[in-house]
Amino acid sequence: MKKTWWKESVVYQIYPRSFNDSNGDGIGDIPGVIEKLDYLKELGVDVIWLSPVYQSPNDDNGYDISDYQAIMDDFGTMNDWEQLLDEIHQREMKLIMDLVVNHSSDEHAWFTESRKSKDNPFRDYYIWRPDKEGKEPNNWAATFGGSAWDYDEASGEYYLHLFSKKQPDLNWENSELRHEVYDMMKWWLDKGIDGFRMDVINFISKADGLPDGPNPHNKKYGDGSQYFMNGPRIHEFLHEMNQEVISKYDVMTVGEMPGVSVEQAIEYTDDSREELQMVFQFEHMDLDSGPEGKWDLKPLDLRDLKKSISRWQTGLHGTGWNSLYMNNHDQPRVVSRFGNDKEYRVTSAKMLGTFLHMLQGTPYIYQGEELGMTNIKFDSIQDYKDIETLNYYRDALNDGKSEHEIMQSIYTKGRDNARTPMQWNSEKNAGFTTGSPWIAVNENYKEINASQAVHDPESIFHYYKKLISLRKDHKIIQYGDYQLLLPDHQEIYAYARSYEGQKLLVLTNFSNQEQTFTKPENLSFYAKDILIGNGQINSLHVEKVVLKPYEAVVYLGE
Ligand code: TEU
Ligand code: CA
Repeated sequence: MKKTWWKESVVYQIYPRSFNDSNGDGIGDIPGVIEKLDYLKELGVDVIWLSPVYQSPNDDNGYDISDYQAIMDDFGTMNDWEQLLDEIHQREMKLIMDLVVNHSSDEHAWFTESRKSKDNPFRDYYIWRPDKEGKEPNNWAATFGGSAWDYDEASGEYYLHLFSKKQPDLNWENSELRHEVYDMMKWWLDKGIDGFRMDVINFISKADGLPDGPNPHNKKYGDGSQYFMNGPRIHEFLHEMNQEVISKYDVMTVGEMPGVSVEQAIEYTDDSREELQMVFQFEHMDLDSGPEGKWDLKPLDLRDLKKSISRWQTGLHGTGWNSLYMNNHDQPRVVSRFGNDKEYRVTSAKMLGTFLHMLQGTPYIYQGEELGMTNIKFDSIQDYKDIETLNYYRDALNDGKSEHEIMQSIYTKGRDNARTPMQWNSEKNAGFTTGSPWIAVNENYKEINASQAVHDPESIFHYYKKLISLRKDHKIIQYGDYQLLLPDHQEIYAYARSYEGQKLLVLTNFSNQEQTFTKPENLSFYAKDILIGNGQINSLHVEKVVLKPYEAVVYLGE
């Protein structure tokens, strides 16, 4: 397998709206990011992924783009952005940008043209269909509620939007559209960026005829995902994009892909197929959801996590490449989700970081994860800002769910959990803004903030710093193989890795009780060193290891 810089890198995701506000308008911005680059350099990350900063009416916080080649006024100017790129490069870090081309904003010039009339030259840039017997062209539900189709009075047809109605899907069947996208990508790459994170990129090819999806519970709308996820021409489109654009630059690509399987991910990321380098898969993020989807709460069974992660680790080893994440701007905070954000916040955040960072793949850290930032619980729905959450609240009330049940789902799974302002210090608004923040700051900022963490050698921040530097110093973390231990244990996640005669043993306790690890007979392991741990373990004796609540320890041996 080829060794490359992006297999040896750690990525940090910035959600700019919530990162750092430089001018007191309550909204994070690009100059605000520049102010914090030294902080990121100290943490030791190699690559910054910047969530969308393009011009947008902000129906979905920038994931609805009205001009792909301009910077959103809230965030600054193109000059600010150029300075950002320059300052990142000066610090020997890299910048990858978000590419959102499954859909645009309905305020993009292409769409304003497209909706003008059926014979407009841009009509075919989007997916327009006549009604079916006076109703929507098919039964697909949109991710943010309601039908995936919206009726346009003026031209008398429906357009497809898999997300909100202000996010019309682009028509990738149209080759002119595809080439406009490629030109736009080249324009950014020629400015010197180091790659792209591609939003729902496995949705761009839709099945011929756009058939109705299954609707087993006879709800208002059906599930069309089998007709738009990993569709018939997806590999052709990604290969074309690779040949026309990506292959001409030394850059990294990561495709966000809900509903992708291990087998499909191998196809997307196998070098020789020349498509993408890695994907974000969702299996491990869906394990705590019931059959009704993300709002249908279900506790995590650790054995499910083991099964899933292990299939991905073994499946992609030597054939493709994994990305490693448990947090991003769409997910609740992992310390609140799979850890314990009360009495074991610091310990469990370190344990979760250890578990993830010792795996094979490229790790992604989401802003605030390195501080152990937690979920938010606003009393009133008025304080929530996310379109998905607000639509869910409205639709679920209409469906007769109780307010209490709805709020429990939102507290547990809502995307605003990840979007409260970054907690920089214990001053007003956590140092995020001098004005009034666009979304309220988590009240726990006096205790949980970057300034505290940077000054405390025992902090999660310093622990992450060490995890990052261990990956740099140990090829086994980057390239070793993976073996799951104790598959049936309900509280301990243990795995071993090996590489060129070296071995790594990773023990993590996912519970608030003491647990004893007993080394399985089929594992031969002689510990020589402890690389990192969040507790007191200092013995190299691994036959029996007593792990305190949420304890993690990593041994290097042979
Ligand atoms: O997300 C795509 C996606 O399918 C999910 O992550 C989804 O937004 C969420 O889980 C709903 O529960 C991407 C972006 O990351 C997200 O922020 C955007 O809203 C979405 O695409 C549309 O661009
Ligand atoms: Ca601002």
